[in-house]
Amino acid sequence: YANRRGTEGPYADNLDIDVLVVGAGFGGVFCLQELRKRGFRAVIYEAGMDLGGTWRWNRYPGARVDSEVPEYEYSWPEVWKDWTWTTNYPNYEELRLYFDHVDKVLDIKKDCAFESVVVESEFHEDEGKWHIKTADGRTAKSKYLVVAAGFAAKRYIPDFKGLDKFQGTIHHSSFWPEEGVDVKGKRCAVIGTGASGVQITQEWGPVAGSVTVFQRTPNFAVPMGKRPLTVEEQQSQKVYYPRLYELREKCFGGFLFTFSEKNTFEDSEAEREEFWYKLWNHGGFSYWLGNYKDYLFDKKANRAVYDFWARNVRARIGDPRKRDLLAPLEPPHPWGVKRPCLEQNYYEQFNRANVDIIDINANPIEEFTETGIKTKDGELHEFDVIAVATGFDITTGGMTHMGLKSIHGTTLQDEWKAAANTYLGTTVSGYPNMFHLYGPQGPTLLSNGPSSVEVQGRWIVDTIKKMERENLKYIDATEEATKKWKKHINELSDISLFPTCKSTYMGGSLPGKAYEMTCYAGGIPKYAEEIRDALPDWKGFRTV
Ligand code: N01
Repeated sequence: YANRRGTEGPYADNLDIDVLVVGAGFGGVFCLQELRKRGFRAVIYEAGMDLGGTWRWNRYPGARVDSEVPEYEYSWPEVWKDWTWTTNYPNYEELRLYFDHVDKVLDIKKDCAFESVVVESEFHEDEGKWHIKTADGRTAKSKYLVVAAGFAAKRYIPDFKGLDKFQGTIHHSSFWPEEGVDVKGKRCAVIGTGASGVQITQEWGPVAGSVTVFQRTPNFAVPMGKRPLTVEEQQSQKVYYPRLYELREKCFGGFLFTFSEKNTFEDSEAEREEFWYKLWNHGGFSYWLGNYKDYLFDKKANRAVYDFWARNVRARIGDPRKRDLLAPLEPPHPWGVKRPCLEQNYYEQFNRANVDIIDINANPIEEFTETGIKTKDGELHEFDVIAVATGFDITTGGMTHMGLKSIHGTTLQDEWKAAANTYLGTTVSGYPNMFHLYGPQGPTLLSNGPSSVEVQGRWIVDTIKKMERENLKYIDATEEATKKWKKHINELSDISLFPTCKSTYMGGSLPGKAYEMTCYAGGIPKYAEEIRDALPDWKGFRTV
């Protein structure tokens, strides 16, 4: 793209536009299109080479979405009317094709500058504009800045001793080589058992010479329920799509199901079993966000949900040692307060002679050597290929690494070292006319991505439109409103079991990151109401 520099259009030097959007994933593309519809001149800066956001970076073996389609797609009729999927849980390759289709229908790329990494961004109060700089030295000015960098923009690689000594092949899950890695007959390791680690293990078990999973915490994975979809089946359902996209915003997580109206022990034991098997057999996140309404708040109810899960999973694992590590009788933390992965045959992998698991709580990783990983017991485990599936600087990493400077001269990176502070999960005090979505203090990881993005994206576009109507130079969230929002975020989570466990919801794995709720835990419908409520009178904003 370098040769497009200095030309007209999104790659131009000294770009001067209404809105600069950072990130070309689900959020950025949604905002761009909705802004264009309202007559704004908007451009996307994207660090990668194409549309698709997380689905361009996360191309590790087996990468597949854990929200079902058509929930996991845009509600735009012009896009869904001519698009069908091959399965209800598409992999990253099919999701990339989907973005190609979105581009074909909406001509998104004509307003995108790829390989454009934002390194400086500062709002000039006098002028009422953001000044933005990219890594290759281009500059842009825009009245509004929309940060759609996603919750997983900054990968996290633990500081393992001797990591750079390893002579074999090693990659982080979110930076897997485009051409893949041939593991046939090779000795492989997977570090981490989040969604990425689980999916890699499933993919490698049948083909690799050996797979060793380094587990710190078991993943309470539930059956995905993946199945093929026919074109006819999907076309016949399309008449319901408009209703369905309305409905998903009325459900807690932006899926097409929500929590039961009952508490766990309102049902008899037999009724509970029947209900749980129904969720289990349906698959997907229904056992998580469609379960009894009290189980994420009440320890006894949660234990019953865990015991059902453990009973079903333990029955699938032959080796007693592996069984106790993957699905222990005593849960290490409440069920569902860490995001469960959707699995297809994860547990069966451990019935293969070539797949093993190491409990790194009991036997931690000491160091990497030229040939493998040495554990505390002194054993050297030799590998040809290692997948580092240790996650991200979750939720805030994208925003804190784009050189954002406040009107008070501070940087977001410094300000958020101790803790993230936003107003409504869409704005940050001291950063006027900046909006973010699918990031900190919104529904984000507790929701279906496209649902969150559409609720927040529409709000952002309506806010900008209202500002223009009222001839405002800028709006800035007040510190008082920010404090109240934080209190609200914590109150929503403190009544639940979420704070009892270090998880991506509570800041993730990155050492030193604040142990605090990163998402809005009140559900999408309530969230949408609350952010809308701020608009009529600019509640919580200073307007200039
Ligand atoms: O990362 P994670 P991810 N030594 O942070 C372990 C979503 N996603 O890439 O649990 C050893 O979840 C850590 O252990 P512990 C996904 O939903 C979705 O898998 O902290 N291990 C954990 O097991 C999630 O929200 C999809 O004890 C270390 C793992 O690494 C987000 O993206 C696919 C360690 C990290 O798990 C990130 O998921 C992929 C260390 N020093 C991801 N540090 C789908 O749509 C951390 N770990 C299917």
